[in-house]
Amino acid sequence: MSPKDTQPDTDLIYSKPQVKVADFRFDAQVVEVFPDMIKRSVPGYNTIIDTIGNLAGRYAKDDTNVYDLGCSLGAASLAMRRTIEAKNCNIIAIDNSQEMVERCKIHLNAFKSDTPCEVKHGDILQEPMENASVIVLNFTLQFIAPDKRAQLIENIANALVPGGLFILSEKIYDQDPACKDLLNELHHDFKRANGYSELEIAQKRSAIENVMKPDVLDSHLTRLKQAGFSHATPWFQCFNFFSLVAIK
Ligand code: GEK
Repeated sequence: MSPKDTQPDTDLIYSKPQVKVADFRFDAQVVEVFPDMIKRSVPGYNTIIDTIGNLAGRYAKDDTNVYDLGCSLGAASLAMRRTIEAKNCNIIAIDNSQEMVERCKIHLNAFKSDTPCEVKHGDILQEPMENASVIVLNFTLQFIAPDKRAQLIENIANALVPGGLFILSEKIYDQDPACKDLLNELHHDFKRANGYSELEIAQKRSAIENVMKPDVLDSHLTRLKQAGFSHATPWFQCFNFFSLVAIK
């Protein structure tokens, strides 16, 4: 048994050869290993979560809502709860995976806070949003059907109060084929350095390619402008992963 096998939360989902690799789903098996999977797969994930906390502390306003859309296990909500000092401010965390929502509730209930957090099982394309000072979409838009993305960003812009903050993090790809290949290679090196084998990298890629459709950075910026955001800037990029802030 390798040391890896003794840790139940280590992501080993694609470590054995699979005859047919099924499309990736946020199911019970993924929930078990999710914190390990996302940290070993997304460069800068911890920095992004910490910065979401910092930004929420700055932008959350009294008597408003804060949304965490596609919350998974609630890492962003937990970070925001630690920093928000605004009074009568509610965090609403939404995910359409029942398994994620159940585990997220356990994570959030483990910590006391003056900022309440409601965890909802729902589709972010359907859930109403209003009176928001901060909205977080951390690596979730890439799982939304491309033809529904503009409407979602418009709903987010409409839900924000003036001066409200939107934080968007995504995997992107570069329009230039040589740059695209280079960024992909650097990302694969990052995964190798974090202990993923060639087999795991290849099987995960084929599991995710029908489910996750990245955009180019310019599409994100254009969509934000069209939705009415007057200020937007990327604040983080590592390889083909980035995060931006947009202010209404
Ligand atoms: C984090 N934000 O740790 N409605 C609601 N949830 C959805 C939808 C939808 N239509 N589509 C996908 N999801 C998290 C990480 S993970 C990113 C986000 C990743 C949910 C899905 O169930 C999953 O939990 C999440 O979006 C994407 O800061 O794993 O790469």
